Amino acid sequence: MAILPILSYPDPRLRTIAEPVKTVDAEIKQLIEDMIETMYDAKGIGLAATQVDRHIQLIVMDLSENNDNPRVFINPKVTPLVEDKKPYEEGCLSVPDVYDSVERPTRVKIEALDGEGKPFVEEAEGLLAVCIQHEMDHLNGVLFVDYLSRLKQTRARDKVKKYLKVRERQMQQNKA
Ligand code: K1U
Ligand code: ZN
Repeated sequence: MAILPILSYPDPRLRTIAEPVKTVDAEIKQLIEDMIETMYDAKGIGLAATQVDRHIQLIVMDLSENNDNPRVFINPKVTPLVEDKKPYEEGCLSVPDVYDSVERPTRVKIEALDGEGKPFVEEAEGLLAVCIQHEMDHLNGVLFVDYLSRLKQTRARDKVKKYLKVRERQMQQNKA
């Protein structure tokens, strides 16, 4: 298993549109393992392949309290089931230290393949509905900050830059 580097906003590679997965083979299964480990290491609840610079339709997620229920969504299709939208305070591992409210449909249908390539259909609400829509956006090259004002996007860019600079300095100090 390996912890993969996560791309940070405004890296243009985050704008790449993901391609469907053709076969769930050993290579994809290894990537799934690595993405789950990367998500846990970064203390996230979801991760899209786009964020680790792999441009295929693959999402991992774990909404459990003890990080003991990892879920896999391959070639997901997400359809809103209601017009009703609700705001939710979102974060993103590619936009560290930035949180803001985004409105999304409250109930969705998810059609996907699981980690073994088996198709499933599920209706989602609450955090699962929010998270799957956030991750689907990643696969389509969209970030949650795109829904915010220009001013907030500029602030987010500056905040990420500062965060990465501090993290880099800390890593250099830990090496010395
Ligand atoms: O895609 C990602 O960057 C992962 C992202 C998923 C997400 C969180 C909240 C709302 C929508 C989507 C994160 O996990 S960011 C980390 C975070 O905000 C968080 C971590 C643990 C518990 C709750 C939130
Ligand atoms: Zn994200």
